[in-house]
Amino acid sequence: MKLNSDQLAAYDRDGFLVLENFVDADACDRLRSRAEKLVRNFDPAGVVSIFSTREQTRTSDDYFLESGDKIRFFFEENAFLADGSLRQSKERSINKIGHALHDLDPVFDNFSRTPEIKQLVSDVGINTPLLLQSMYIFKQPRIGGVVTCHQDATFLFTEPLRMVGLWFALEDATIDNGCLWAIPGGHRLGLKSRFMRAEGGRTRFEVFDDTPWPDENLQPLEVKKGTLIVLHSLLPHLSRANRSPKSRHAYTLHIIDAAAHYSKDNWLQRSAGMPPRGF
Ligand SMILES: O=C(O)CCC(=O)C(=O)O
Repeated sequence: MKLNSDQLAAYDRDGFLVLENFVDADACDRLRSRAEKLVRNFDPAGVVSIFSTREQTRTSDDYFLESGDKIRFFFEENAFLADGSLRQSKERSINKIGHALHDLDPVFDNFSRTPEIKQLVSDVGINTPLLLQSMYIFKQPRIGGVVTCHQDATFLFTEPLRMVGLWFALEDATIDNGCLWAIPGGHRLGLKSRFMRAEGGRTRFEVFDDTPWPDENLQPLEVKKGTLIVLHSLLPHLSRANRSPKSRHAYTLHIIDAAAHYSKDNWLQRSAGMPPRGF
């Protein structure tokens, strides 16, 4: 179904759009079972890459930088005890899986390449879509980490800016278990920074505007399982820690337009043999 003019006007005005019941419960459960199976089969030995948007140390982490065309597993920041061992089971310690699930796993491929998503992406003006990045985000009970306020274009920059983020709630997301928060209209504030590859296999932030976000305007996006939140590439959004006993699983897809130039210094790069594909 095409977005109607009210929905398109809301997306233009707010920089996000909440679409309830976009995917059915069975599709959510299939994705969840698949992610859980991937984690069961994952051997964490040797992988100590702790994911956190606050942690600059990840910037030199090859495991992260090479994950653009792979299926890789990233731990919650609080997953480890002081001696480096896991505080709780592997299944309860993973922060997310990224970043090419949609190209490498058949269940994720099926979830990501549907006529409904294709139509939606076209409705928001991406005419030659390429599915660039996917993430399965666990937001684990009690230790689910903060994702600080950011714009997705900081991480996946194109010229001109032509990208959309899709955030699928695979479980009910509430203030308690760490739902998304967004600044309505904040997509008109301009791009504040870029996260880029730098010399020596490192990364850096280039800051264009260091004024603080107008946090007082943050709005919680509490949504039911099966809801899709469409995010403009410049929309400031975040999620807070999950200290509740409930998880908050979500799946995200970031889709760019082949007509825009994808920067070679973006952190996420595909190898020549695996360019991003459309629907
Ligand atoms: O799911 C979350 O907690 C945050 C996800 C997010 O901000 C993103 O994918 O850009």
